[in-house]
Amino acid sequence: MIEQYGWSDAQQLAFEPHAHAGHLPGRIILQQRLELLVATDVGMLTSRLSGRLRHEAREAGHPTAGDWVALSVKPGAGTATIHAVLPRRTAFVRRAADSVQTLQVIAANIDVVFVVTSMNADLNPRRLERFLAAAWQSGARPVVVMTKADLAEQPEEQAAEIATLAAGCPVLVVSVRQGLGLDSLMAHLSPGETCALIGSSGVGKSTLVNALLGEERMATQEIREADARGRHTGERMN
Ligand SMILES: Nc1nc2c(ncn2[C@@H]2O[C@H](COP(=O)(O)OP(=O)(O)O)[C@@H](O)[C@H]2O)c(=O)[nH]1
Ligand SMILES: [Mg+2]
Repeated sequence: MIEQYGWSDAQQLAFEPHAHAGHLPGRIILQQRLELLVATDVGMLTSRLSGRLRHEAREAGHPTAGDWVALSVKPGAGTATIHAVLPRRTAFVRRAADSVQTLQVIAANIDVVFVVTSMNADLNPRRLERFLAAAWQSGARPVVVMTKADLAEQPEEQAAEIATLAAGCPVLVVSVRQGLGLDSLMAHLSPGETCALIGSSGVGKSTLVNALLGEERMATQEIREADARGRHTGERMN
């Protein structure tokens, strides 16, 4: 089961000492206050940090979505305990909302970051560059995705313009409404890889995720066409 979440031989190797300690590997899927939802071979486990890890986290930072962890499960106990976090391959950070200094890791071990912009919005090159810089810094491969091609007069020309800002990273043109470009997006992901989507609210991230998964997993929003902005749905990485 955890192979589905990207478990590989490299992770297996890094996990060996934890396996000797009798711990179980898992990947953090969701973070809710003190509890973390972890995908494991025995299913999704609601988990908490061990006392030692909680102490370490004050300096080293809190484990986050995408982290591989070592867990123990006590029969009958409601929650599993996380004892260790495996070294991260990539880390997506942002400044904590309440501090200029604290950096917060908001996603770990992401392979591909889709930087999503919409063809009907006024494109702000500086904002795109900021998103791209954050994506590069994370260590993941950035791919620019231009959504809502159905609303553009000349999507390919718009994409060519963006490509000049995007410093050699691929620029894809998609329209979920027309079912256009979704294959080219998938072509940037290999089995076992993890992607994240970033971009302003209303550009079509949730719609894209639902189209890729083939199910309505994410709530999408009605857009005010006049100013091409959506309402905030409070989803991560908006
Ligand atoms: N015309 C058009 N509208 C789209 C497309 N993809 C998404 N939208 C619309 O854009 C709005 C915002 O989408 P949403 O996925 O909620 O954006 P998010 O805030 O980035 O998650 C919704 O009303 C979607 O129906 C598309 O390919 N074409
Ligand atoms: Mg959304």
